[in-house]
Amino acid sequence: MKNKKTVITYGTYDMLHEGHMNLLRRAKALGDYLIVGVTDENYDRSRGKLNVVQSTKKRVKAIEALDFVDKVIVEKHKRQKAQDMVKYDVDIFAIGDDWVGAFDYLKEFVHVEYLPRTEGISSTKLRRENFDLIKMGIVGLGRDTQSFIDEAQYVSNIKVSRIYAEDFLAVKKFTKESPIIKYGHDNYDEFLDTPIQAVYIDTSLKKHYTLIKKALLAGKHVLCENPIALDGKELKELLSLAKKQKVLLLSALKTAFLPAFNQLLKEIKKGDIGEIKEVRATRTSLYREKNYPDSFLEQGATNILSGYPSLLIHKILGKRKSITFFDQTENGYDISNLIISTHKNQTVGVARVATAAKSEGDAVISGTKGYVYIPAPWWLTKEFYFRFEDTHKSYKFSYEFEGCGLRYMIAEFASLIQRGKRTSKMLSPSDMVSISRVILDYNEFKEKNKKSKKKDK
Ligand code: C2G
Repeated sequence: MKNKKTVITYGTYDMLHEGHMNLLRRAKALGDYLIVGVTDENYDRSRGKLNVVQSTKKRVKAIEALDFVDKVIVEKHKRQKAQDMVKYDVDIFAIGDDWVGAFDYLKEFVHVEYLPRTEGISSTKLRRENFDLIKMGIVGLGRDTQSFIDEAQYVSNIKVSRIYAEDFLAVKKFTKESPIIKYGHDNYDEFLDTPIQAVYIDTSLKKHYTLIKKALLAGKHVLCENPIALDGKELKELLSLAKKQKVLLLSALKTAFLPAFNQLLKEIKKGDIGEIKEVRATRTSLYREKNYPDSFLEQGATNILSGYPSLLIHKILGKRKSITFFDQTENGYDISNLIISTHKNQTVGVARVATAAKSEGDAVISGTKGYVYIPAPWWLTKEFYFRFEDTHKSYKFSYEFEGCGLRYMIAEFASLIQRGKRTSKMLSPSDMVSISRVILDYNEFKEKNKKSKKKDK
């Protein structure tokens, strides 16, 4: 017979408060040894908790400091609870009664106890009291404007309140019809002069530089569609201006912020597939069939799409040593590009983008012991497979994914501003520079080709 009763409980414990403390004390009183599972950021985001302010490290430290807690573990995925019950030989699982019924499936392993919650206090309330709502304005009136506004509704610390676009009539029509955005501007300086703290820029790529620069100079945090700038000097200038102004400048590459994508990067680091040799990713989209105007396509497939495969390749293989382009053009702009890069230890990146050729949008990361397969659309990462020569060893990860994926990016943007952070680990300034460099190099390569063709004539 065991003489010590083990109790386990789980939670986020953001801004640890009296409600959490009461629950933990009640849980401890049920037995002798209390284990607390603190959820990590990825898991929280994947279960729809987007507004957590404190980092996992900070939250773990706060729980570790409680003298009646005996052990702290980190909870990383949905299936972990059942595994922990066996692993730690748990007798009682305890959780607040806001979860009644949700964990009855654990009764197979342990006694499940739903404890009374403390009324009148919550992390949401504390966040509201301690942090100001971030007022945000939208720059540009495009196809995705509405999705951004819709997705921002899931991020409680942000309020999108204004819009700017050059077309006065379009802005007027939009604000008249929108139940959320009531203020419209066709004058950028006036728009920047309002109490917004941050802007989201979604305009044609050529306009990014000027719009970002003005916003940064006005002291606004900027989230801008990728690529931020089409010229290397401009990109560096904008990043150092953001640093000088002490504001955040982030590229809106939504894949970088998805919970499953970040988990994938963590899992790969564990080394199960051995030494990585090659990363291959494809992203194609037939925009013409989706009725995008020619002016959009004329920006070129590399400019529009290469950010996604470059992100995966850069995050896994790091800085590149050389790059080669195999492009196909139409009326002077690229409709497809096969981009091959070399990185340290002879590793290779293969990025395939196209706007006039359709292909399977998957990704493969090959290693000496196995590979990871991310099915299409890999850039909206939901699941991925670790596969080996011995197929019995293969395993799969799958994550919840809500909406179109933008909410995870908006949540990171808001949370960085609130934490006073000016760079993101998920997409650092050096990540952004490396990803953009592919575009810049391609534009240079195209110019050189043009010149040598002229010479030949
Ligand atoms: N709690 C409470 N009283 C409050 C607020 C929270 O008793 N006023 C309890 C919750 O019921 C939960 C614990 O404190 O048992 C942690 O709450 P959260 O940090 O909100 O975490 P939660 O999302 O409930 O974690 O695996 C994670 C768990 O399944 C749930």
